[in-house]
Amino acid sequence: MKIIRTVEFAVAALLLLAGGARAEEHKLTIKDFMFMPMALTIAPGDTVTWVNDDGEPHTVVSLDGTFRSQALDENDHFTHAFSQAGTFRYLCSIHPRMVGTITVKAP
Ligand SMILES: [Cu+2]
Repeated sequence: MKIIRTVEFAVAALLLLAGGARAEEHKLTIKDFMFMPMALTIAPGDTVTWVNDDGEPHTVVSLDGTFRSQALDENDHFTHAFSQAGTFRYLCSIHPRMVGTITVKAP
């Protein structure tokens, strides 16, 4: 009886751990030639979706080559999943003054 309880407890603890590590989806807006928010901190495994709310096309291009979108027209979106911890700087290759940073670190 005691062994069965222990196993049940172990399974419950594993389920809790798995739930705590659930990936989050973050939405980032491109508006008025800016990434909003410009800086975002997320956890490993999370995804970020950039949505272009501007009438102008924009891109999302990381400086280290980790991710690169096509040109996004109005209402287009681009999603990237971040599996590795680190600091990822990116810009719009059409308007290189548009910059942003995604920081990925374990909570
Ligand atoms: Cu742009």
